[in-house]
Amino acid sequence: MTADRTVDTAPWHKTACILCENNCGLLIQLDDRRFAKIRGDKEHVASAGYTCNKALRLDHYQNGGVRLDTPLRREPDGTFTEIDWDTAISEIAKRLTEVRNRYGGDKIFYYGGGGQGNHLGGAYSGALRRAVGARYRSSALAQEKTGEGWVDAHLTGGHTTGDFEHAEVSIFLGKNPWQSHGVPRARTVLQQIAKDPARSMIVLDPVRTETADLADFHLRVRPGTDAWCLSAILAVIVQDDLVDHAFLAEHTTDSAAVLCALSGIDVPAFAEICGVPEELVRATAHRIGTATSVATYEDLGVQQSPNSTLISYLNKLLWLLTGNFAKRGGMHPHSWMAPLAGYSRDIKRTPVTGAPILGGMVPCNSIAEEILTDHPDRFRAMIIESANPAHSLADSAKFRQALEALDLVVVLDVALTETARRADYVLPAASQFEKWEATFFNLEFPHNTFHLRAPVLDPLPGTLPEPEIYARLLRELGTVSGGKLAVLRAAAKLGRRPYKWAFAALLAADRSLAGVAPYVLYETLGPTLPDGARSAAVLWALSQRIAKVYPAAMRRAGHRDAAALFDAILAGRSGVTFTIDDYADAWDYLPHPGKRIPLAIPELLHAVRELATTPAVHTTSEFPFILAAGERRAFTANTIFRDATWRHRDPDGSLRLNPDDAAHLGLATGDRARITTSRGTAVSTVEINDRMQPGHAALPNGLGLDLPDGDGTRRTGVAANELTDVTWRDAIAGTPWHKHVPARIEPLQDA
Ligand SMILES: Nc1nc2c(c(=O)[nH]1)N[C@H]1C(S)=C(S)[C@@H](COP(=O)(O)OP(=O)(O)OC[C@H]3O[C@@H](n4cnc5c(=O)[nH]c(N)nc54)[C@H](O)[C@@H]3O)O[C@H]1N2
Ligand SMILES: Nc1nc2c(c(=O)[nH]1)N[C@H]1C(S)=C(S)[C@@H](COP(=O)(O)OP(=O)(O)OC[C@H]3O[C@@H](n4cnc5c(=O)[nH]c(N)nc54)[C@H](O)[C@@H]3O)O[C@H]1N2
Ligand code: SF4
Ligand SMILES: [Mo]
Repeated sequence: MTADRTVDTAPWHKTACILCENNCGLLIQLDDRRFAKIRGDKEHVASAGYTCNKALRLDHYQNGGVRLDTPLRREPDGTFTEIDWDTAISEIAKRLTEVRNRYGGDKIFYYGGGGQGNHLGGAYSGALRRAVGARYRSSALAQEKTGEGWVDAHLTGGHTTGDFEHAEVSIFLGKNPWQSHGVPRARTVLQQIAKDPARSMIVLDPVRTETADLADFHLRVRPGTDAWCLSAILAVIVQDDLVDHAFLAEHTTDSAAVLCALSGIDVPAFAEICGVPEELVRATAHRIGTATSVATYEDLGVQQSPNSTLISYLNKLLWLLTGNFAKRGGMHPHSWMAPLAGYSRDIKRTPVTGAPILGGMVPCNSIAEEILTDHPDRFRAMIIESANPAHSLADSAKFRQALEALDLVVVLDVALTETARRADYVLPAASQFEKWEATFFNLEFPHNTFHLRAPVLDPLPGTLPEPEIYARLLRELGTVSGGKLAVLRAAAKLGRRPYKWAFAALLAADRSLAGVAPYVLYETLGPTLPDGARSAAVLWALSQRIAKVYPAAMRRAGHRDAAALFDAILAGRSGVTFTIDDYADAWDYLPHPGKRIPLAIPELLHAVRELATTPAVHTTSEFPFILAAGERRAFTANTIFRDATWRHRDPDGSLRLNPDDAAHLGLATGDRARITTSRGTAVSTVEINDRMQPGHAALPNGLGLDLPDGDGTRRTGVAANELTDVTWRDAIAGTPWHKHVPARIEPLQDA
């Protein structure tokens, strides 16, 4: 018998998974600082106990990699010196000020602001941007979702989400939810659909994925030809009159132009181009056109392939022409805790190359081009938080060159990443289990949830949560006078109601404070919050916003007012439902006059008409394969794990090849092959896989990290973006074609 507190009697800490946008609720039992046991949290408002295989490996994030535990400054000889926080903050504030004074604050570029599990820090970054006059920013959204967002801005005015739990027909377009999730409790939901004879699943994917295995209709398109496939399906819907004319008449405008463009499409010719049997195209169209409800999810397979913005439009026409909006099992706009991006039809332009800024984001593929020039308006400094762009952006070599060309690079991260290694200053963040955290991936309808996670552990000594890092920089910059902060601090001590009045009065008197409001909240309300939840201060303002914008939906979720909602968020260790929408609310979320959806997007209708003569093949004799550079698999998780041992299977992340291609090249599973593209070359282990179609090869995403090994580093697997090209991108949104990289594959004779 022992009196020691063993793991079995240790408490379970409530938190959430940080590996994908679903952020499933977790319970973690600690053994000192190690995650001894992890299981799903059955009380969690969104996931109800569900997790996938990856969550159970999270100790490899918390304890597997090499953590930063002191700020670093890069010296002229390229080495890093450890410095203390005060030195780091004062030097960075001084150098940001120098850049602003010399070139203008708009030359300070901000990248990131949150990964799959951490957005709370980013909520404070806007205050720093405002303080230094930064205007341009970007994040990974601008290499996947900005084209879709622009289409949404035209049609429904904002993001829509699919009700896959109830949809009669579920469509996954370049999306493999079995591996990548995105749909809450994805594997359970997919299996339920597959088991129910009354419901159907339609999958468009060149690969026979695990999701496609469960589908009733697998449209195995040739890579990069979804625009033809979707146009053909839509043409059948129009030509066979499966259109919901009553919905179009009552709820939309300009439908005639859309129906006209689609009615002229040559279905057999388009089916031929996309490689899907015409009968399957027709059967799919009839299944969609006769269903009581249809929900769709488009993701990277089409968003990172040719014609991506056009495809987003065609996808949305599928459910709009058939009237599957704002009803059970259909597509819905939803409430937000805080929108992830802006939605605007207007396209602003970057200062140097005139690249399109959609949703407030500079296209990722244009960032290096904006910097690597002698144009006077080029960016001079970059602040990077919770992102690893030197690994995740197209053409890593070019991005590294761009980082070297800047006067100042500041990186906030938990680890010395490929990006951090090129920074002038690296600031060590507390991990996502060592601080108050949350994400704004609150995209559900009708029950929308938010989860403020409490820390599971104290911060590793030497690290700080991002809100504190931003606050220290803002204090150093003297952004808000001590007097103003003192007034609010005094009000906060009296209670949240007096605080609310004082805050409103101060903002009314000094509008300039609005831009730095998160910082002001952090400094004044923050210290009064329970259990050190200072970083939650910004959620007080977001609760006020919810109460103002969605009062009825908030009350349906059981919150009397903003104050009650904020209390529920602070107390809700398994998350809270912050709104319950009803179907009629969907129409209120439409920003357009008359609450009608304008269906015609002239540029994209033009693109539909041009499709018959648009090139559908991008291979050449030099590059005869199409490489999907960055597939989601059972053991990939962006670059969140910096410990290769978390991967149980396929440790090197193999290049997947069709058996016929492998035979032709003389390759067997386990052999090594050289992959060459217009931008680079890499060597990979090969896996023969009959899920791939001939001519199509795939590499996993997130591999090829340079991990510490003795005195140097060692790379496992291929860093996909050593092979990608920044010019290979969508004409409208500037988003990359990572899933469609022409490549050559050659066997490599091992010594
Ligand atoms: N396991 C795991 N899950 C993740 C992540 C992870 O790293 N690992 N990352 C998360 C992130 S950041 C994101 S954005 C999501 C992405 O989630 P997904 O978009 O589902 O992920 P991918 O595997 O990149 O691409 C989806 C599918 O597109 C297919 N595809 C390739 N080319 C084409 C094409 O031309 N047409 C069509 N129709 N399909 C094509 C691929 O075969 C693949 O099955 O996953 C999230 N979830
Ligand atoms: N070729 C190719 N490129 C791709 C893709 C692809 O499919 N193919 N996918 C793209 C997509 S969809 C995405 S979303 C991006 C993802 O790429 P990025 O947006 O660059 O993000 P992650 O790889 O998720 O890296 C997150 C970073 O956050 C750090 N981090 C973890 N926890 C914390 C914390 O608490 N605080 C701070 N400050 N940092 C932390 C990690 O160490 C890591 O450096 O990659 C894109 N790039
Ligand atoms: S589905 Fe996503 S959030 Fe849930 S356990 Fe898996 S990786 Fe984590
Ligand atoms: Mo992503």
